[in-house]
Amino acid sequence: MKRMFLILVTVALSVCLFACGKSDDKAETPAETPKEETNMNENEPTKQAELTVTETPTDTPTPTPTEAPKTDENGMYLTCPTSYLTKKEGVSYGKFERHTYYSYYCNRERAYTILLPPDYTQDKKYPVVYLLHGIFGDENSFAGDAKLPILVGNMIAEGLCEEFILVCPAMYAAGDDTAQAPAFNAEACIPYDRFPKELVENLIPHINATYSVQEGREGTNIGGFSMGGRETLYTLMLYPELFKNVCAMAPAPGMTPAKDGFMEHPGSLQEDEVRFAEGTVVPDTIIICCGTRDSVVGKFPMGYHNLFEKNGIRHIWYEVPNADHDMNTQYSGMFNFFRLIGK
Ligand code: FER
Repeated sequence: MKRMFLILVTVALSVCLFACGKSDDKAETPAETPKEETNMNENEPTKQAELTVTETPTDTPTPTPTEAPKTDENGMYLTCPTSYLTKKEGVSYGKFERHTYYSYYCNRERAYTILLPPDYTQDKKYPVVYLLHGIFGDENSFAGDAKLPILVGNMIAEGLCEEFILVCPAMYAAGDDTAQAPAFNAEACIPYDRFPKELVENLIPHINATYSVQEGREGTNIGGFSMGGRETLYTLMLYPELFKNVCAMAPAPGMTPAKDGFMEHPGSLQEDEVRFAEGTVVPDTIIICCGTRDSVVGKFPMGYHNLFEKNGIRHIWYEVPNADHDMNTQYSGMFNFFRLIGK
């Protein structure tokens, strides 16, 4: 009888324990999948992130872990925040003007467009940004973009950069005796490669003499898109000491030997020449960027990045997520570039 009683008690206890265990299992099952558990154990950074989240006070909303970071490790905004491309009440925006200068290099009058700060005054000295257009473009390429004065105006108004003068040249520096026009062949590219010298010898002196400019390296910046990006890099290689900041957006191939679907490029420089002699004064910041799915220049911008890295040229490289050869790349590049002006 005593033994029977003991058996009954043991059976009752086992049933109870089994039932409790089962109900615990049931409560946990929906919360986690084995797959997640495995990943977390294998992945240290995920574990770190989990730790940070648990430390957050319970009354603070938990951050969304999937939210994309606004900037990369170099502080580059991968995309231009859209609010900067929209007009805001109380902010004044400049207007592009078109003017000409005499180019001794080309023996003819040449045009540029210029965006002065809305409150431009001779009492201040402004830094200048030279912005170079893409192939087949001219001085109107950037001036035709209504959002550009909005971006610049908003950035200045919010104190992201100093007031600056934006100059958009016509890059095709052909002489007066040529009927040459841009095309995808080596000869038709030569006038583009003549531009850096013309810029330094003719346009920059004209801008300095005509506007209230902070002259010299501290106030001189250059950037460009595609063919303008390529000539930006070529200008950098020829005159590194003249520029404070440089930004090549989706730079086209051809500064160094290359071959793509458009043409074969002999190279304005050989890869070995893309380096600075020791002691050269170089820009504070050099940015190279490109869209992750650029259908025109493809991976050539990344090629410049790799070459710069190999040859010891300090620079920042980043990719614009999902951008093609388009305005997303340009606004992203310009936003990061303009943020450097006057800083
Ligand atoms: C080339 C690929 C792209 C090239 C120029 C470009 C002259 C320029 C594209 C642009 O400016 O949008 O091979 O060779």
